[in-house]
Amino acid sequence: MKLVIAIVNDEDVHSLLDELTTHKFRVTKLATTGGFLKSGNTTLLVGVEDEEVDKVIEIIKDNCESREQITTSPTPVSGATGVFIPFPIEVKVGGATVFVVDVEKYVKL
Ligand code: 2BA
Repeated sequence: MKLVIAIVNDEDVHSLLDELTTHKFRVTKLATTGGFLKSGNTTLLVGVEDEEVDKVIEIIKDNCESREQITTSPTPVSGATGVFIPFPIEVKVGGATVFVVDVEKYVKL
């Protein structure tokens, strides 16, 4: 068994959850925060049999878009006057970031 951990954009979550549950996958949704942008994203946990991993990844791929996002520099430029001037930078966020890990034990009580 595997655990698929998918970090996705909040805007893609509803359609993705609908699609995963329609295909009878069991999903847990966590509200998470990206360390770089410090803005909200969503992490989904999907426990599946090994042979279903590719199907889950395909569904994630079909439902998650990548987006350009503007943020300010995490390390603002400091001038000779000591004034900090944050400057905008553009980052490309997701589609999705997916980890697949082995599940040692799965117990439902
Ligand atoms: P954030 O950490 O908020 O990162 C948002 C986007 O900012 C990233 O998109 C990437 O394009 C850029 N970025 C992140 N760290 C950077 C850095 N040190 N320097 C320059 N640009 C940087 P994605 O790569 O698509 O990641 C989207 C979200 O997925 C991340 O949000 C984070 O929450 C998660 N994530 C991505 N890779 C991860 C990893 N290896 N481990 C844990 N979480 C990860």
